[in-house]
Amino acid sequence: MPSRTHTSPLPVVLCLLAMQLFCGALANAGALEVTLVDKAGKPVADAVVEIVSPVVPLPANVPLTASMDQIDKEFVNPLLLVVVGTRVSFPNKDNIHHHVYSFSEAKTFELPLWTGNNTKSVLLDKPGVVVVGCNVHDWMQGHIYVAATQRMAKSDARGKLLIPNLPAGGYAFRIWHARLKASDISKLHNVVIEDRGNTAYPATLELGRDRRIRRAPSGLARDY
Ligand SMILES: [Cu+2]
Repeated sequence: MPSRTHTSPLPVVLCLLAMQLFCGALANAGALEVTLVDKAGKPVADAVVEIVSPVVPLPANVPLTASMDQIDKEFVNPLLLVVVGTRVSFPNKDNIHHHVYSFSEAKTFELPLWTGNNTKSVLLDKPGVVVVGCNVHDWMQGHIYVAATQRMAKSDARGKLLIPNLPAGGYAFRIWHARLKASDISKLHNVVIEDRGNTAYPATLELGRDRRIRRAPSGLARDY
């Protein structure tokens, strides 16, 4: 009869080793915490931070999908963050016609969308910002930020964002916002991430005027 004491200790050793590596990795990882305000000191929401150096390649052949829904003649999530290679669909959840398009360098497309016609998608295969509009409803505007890396995040209503799991060391990142000048968007920000906790990076953004087309008050707008 085989005795339990003869069982190879190898799995146990491997298991302990894996635990040690796991804990070690966590102990040496920090996070970048960015806080963004405008010139008046107000929090800036919907800004994107993407770490551009050091570069971490995206995993290959992972099917990525996302969606930008339309409800009540608006894009529900008007700032969508995806990585290169993501297929984005544009489900029309209104019972009217939308005609979603983009003329952006990162992607040019046109999608006539009727209710229930929600299967069409667009492959975003280049990094950059895709500005999305609707031919029927002028005020509808969305942005899809197509990142080259998974190390990115967008700021919340408090102007804060967090990029976790960064090994300690030096990093360079960019800040994007729809109302930020091109020269500010291309600016590189440098930070040294501590080996634990959050490394704070406060920044003030000089935002241009909000040029979005206002939606007509209900009752005045023609209903398409
Ligand atoms: Cu529309």
